[in-house]
Amino acid sequence: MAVGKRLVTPGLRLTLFVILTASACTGSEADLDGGADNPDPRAGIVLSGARVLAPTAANRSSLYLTIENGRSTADTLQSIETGQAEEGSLHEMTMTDGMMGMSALEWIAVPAGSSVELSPGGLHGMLEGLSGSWDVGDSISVTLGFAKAGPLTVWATVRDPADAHANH
Ligand SMILES: [Cu+2]
Repeated sequence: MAVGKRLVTPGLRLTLFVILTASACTGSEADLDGGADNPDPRAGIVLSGARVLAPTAANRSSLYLTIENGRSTADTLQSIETGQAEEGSLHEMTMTDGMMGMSALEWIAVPAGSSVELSPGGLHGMLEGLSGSWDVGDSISVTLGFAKAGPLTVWATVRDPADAHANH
């Protein structure tokens, strides 16, 4: 799926949104056999355990997953996007003077032969301006843009925020 490209024109954005919405319907089937994973060996990057939180009052969601780099070279995660959000960005939870906050990151490094966890309280993807169905149990198609592996798309299951810590 060519959904990883930066969207430049409003027209393009609209077209891609329609495609993603259509494929979101098949996502729930894929989820039945446990498949939010992307074990594409050609990429050398394996994405697993992808989940997003049910929207907050501010119409935002966080994306969590595990990124495994089986390659002998480092890669970097540079972007996240979905047809079901206007904006996607990379964030990190930070503690400043005892206050929990978030800071935006330009990229997240994924060293060779290791894995990086995007998890509650740490690194995460931030999705804002949500649209479409974000009910608990739905699957959202999210595309992660890597510097070397390119765009990789995963299905992220919508989770109740109260379950996010337990579920993986
Ligand atoms: Cu955030």
